[in-house]
Amino acid sequence: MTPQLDPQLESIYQQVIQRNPGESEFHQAVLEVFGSLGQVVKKHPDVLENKIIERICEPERQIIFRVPWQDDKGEVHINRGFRVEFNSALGPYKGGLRFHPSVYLSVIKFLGFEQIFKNALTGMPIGGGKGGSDFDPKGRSDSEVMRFCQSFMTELYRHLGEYTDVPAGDIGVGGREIGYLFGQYKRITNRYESAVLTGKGLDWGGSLVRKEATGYGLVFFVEEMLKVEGQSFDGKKCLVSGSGNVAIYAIEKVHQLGGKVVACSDSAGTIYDQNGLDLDLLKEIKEVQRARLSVYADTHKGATYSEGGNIWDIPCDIALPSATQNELGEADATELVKNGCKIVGEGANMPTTPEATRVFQMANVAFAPGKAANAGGVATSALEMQQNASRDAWSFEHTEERLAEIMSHIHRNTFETAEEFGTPGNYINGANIAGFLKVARAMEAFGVV
Ligand code: NDP
Ligand code: 2IT
Repeated sequence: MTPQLDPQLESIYQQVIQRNPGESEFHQAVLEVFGSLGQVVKKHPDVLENKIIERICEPERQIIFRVPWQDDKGEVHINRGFRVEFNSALGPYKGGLRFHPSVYLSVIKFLGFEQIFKNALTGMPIGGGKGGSDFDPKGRSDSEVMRFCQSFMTELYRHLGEYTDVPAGDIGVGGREIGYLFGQYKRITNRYESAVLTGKGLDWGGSLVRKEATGYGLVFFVEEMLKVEGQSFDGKKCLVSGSGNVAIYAIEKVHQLGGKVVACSDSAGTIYDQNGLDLDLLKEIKEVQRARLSVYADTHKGATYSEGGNIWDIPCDIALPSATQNELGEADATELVKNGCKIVGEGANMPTTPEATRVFQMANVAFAPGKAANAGGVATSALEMQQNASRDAWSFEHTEERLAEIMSHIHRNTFETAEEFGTPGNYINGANIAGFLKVARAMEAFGVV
């Protein structure tokens, strides 16, 4: 069911569908934002007159390229590389790279589109972009991943630069991949341009807290939501889907704040540990061994692993979907509500389907959309760029404090914007409207460009 849009927004949405056929994830992300803009176009008709919305929906530049590489046996593989430079109104294009077999243009475009508004909400000078490849790093040796990254950067480098476009990690791209990518950029350009990539190693220009930032930031945001109700994480039972970078550090921060995460997952199954997940073991399995989650139950007899199991069937107070897009559907939302879930915070990008979001809204579940709740990762990337620009390195405590301040600011901004536009408590509207208006004002100042 398509929600009722303002007629002018509906007509722009139809154009977006026609101009971008078959890109269902991109359509979904656009529709989600348009659903919040009805009051905005009434209050600010100039955005329609200046065709700001049509312009925002059209990427400034889209790069698609061939990535040939050889595996350890000498066999040649061809992958497809993408970088969508969506919007540079607020700063250089900024956003992660995703290496996953499900990647195609629509996935990169939905991510790049959301990134525009997310980055605006951080208050930092960063535009929106995203990239990646359909390369599957699973089961590949370090040398294979290195050769792939080198080939990928051999094309991408010409589009990047500290003032142009600054990638980072996302699914399948972490510290190891950023190392290989940075090494190849430096080699080709003969420049030690630290701020061309973020998520770097701590010995060569990286920032403390960047690794933890998305998960920590998510939990800081949800903590602010709890405060509104006079509550805290203390004693709260949580579910965190996924077991990658975002999930692991969300779990860590929930535990630090007195909550208990009883389950996480990967693409094969779910681990349930009623005593609370053993984070050291999780880090060992995922960050050191790069193994499957099923291994967890081998050493923790009290825990149960269910192959193909659905994490959202487990009762909880707070759900933090932190794996991938559309991982939480209508039936999952119904089950979560039935089991007493009161807060949902999106660690992943667009993990909740529109139908599931509606179930939460109807049930008055407090819902934090990814573009606000997971903005801590990219915000700390911007802090990494700041440190690179001043050739400085901040302490963990200082950087974490900056992250907490940014998340608290995003919370206040989205909360107050939702109220101002007549939908108190609706963080989706708050985030979309606050992010959109900031970008729109800059675009209007620049004229027709
Ligand atoms: P990782 O690659 O570190 O981890 C991804 C996790 O999600 C893994 O547990 C993976 O399981 C699971 N997963 C991925 N794809 C699927 C799928 N199709 N079905 C089921 N499970 C899946 O990625 P991140 O933790 O960095 O990213 C997770 C989410 O957070 C993404 O949506 C990303 O866009 C978003 N995000 C990331 C930020 C960052 O700084 N890294 C910042 C903001 C948002 P398996 O190992 O089995 O594939
Ligand atoms: O979705 C995201 O915000 C990210 N993957 C992080 C992007 C970044 O540039 O740090």
